[in-house]
Amino acid sequence: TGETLRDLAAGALVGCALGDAIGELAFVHPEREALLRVVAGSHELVYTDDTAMAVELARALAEDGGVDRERLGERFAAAFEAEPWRGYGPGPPKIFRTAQHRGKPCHEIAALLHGGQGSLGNGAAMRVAPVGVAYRTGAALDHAARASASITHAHDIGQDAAVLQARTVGLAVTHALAGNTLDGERVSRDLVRAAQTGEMQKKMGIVAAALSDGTPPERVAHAIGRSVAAHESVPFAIYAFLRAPADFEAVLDCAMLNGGDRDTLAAMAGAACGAHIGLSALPAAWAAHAENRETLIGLGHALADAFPA
Ligand code: 8NA
Ligand code: MG
Ligand code: MG
Repeated sequence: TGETLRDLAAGALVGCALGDAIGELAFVHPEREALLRVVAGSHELVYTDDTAMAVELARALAEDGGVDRERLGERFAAAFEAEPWRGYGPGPPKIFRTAQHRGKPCHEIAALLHGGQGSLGNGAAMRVAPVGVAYRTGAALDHAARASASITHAHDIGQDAAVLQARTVGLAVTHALAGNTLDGERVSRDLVRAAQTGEMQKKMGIVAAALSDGTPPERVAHAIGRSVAAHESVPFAIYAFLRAPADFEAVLDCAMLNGGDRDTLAAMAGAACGAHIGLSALPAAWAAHAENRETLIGLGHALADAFPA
């Protein structure tokens, strides 16, 4: 199981990076055949903020042994300052710089945004996959997901979505370790019950209904909504994964070819799928061209070793 878990953890990070990079290209090339040609001709598949932050979270879990909010905030801020061109949303850079300026931890500043509501963007969920890989299930997973989210996303919806995405990744890993395929319908119904906000309950309910009656993806996307708000993008990413959990190309197609926040949808769905099938089952031609491939794989292995099965 040690080797299997290492493969799944590396798969989660490389799956996130591939979804992120290919999804970002899909903004410019939204037509499938043209997109695949561009991807096949790319020497390097360059990821964005989603994966850059997931990398920091994986490193924090592997090196610090858990989520220490002050240390993780410092890691996120340092990664942003080193690579501010990754395409961050408007909130996080503001939080990092204000926290630095006032000598306060990021999570205190995050709570002041949007009139004291905090952000409900998908930025907490987009990076949370390493928490799912590390904890896999239970109260410790929920707690770590929420704590990691709070550094930039104080809003209940932003945190609730991060918990559900982390649970999805955790289930992807536990089912793979047990040698089971995942029952998407059943998982989606469990996630409806796990949701704590009315918004996430409602949107996950749409996902559960669509998986049981086979509603086509474009109608599901329309019903859920296509904004960067966590309750629109995160349920659609989970849906894209659950409708074909072992088929990475089908998962990415659904996540990135139905409009909305393409890089982030594909990063989240791709991370869950990679966590389920492992690095060894990801499309080899794509994985070979993932930016910082060796770093991502090494970090996946370190994460698996720090949180053994
Ligand atoms: P964020 O916290 O700044 O939120 C993202 C957006 O949601 C911002 O425009 C906010 O103004 C809006 N928003 C958040 N909370 C509220 C609220 N309570 N009330 C009203 N509006 C609100 O950043 P984030 O880290 O959540 O964002 C992640 C996204 O940014 C990902 O898509 C990532 O790829 C990146 N990104 C997005 C785009 C895009 O979709 N246009 C472009 C580049 C980068
Ligand atoms: Mg991005
Ligand atoms: Mg995005």
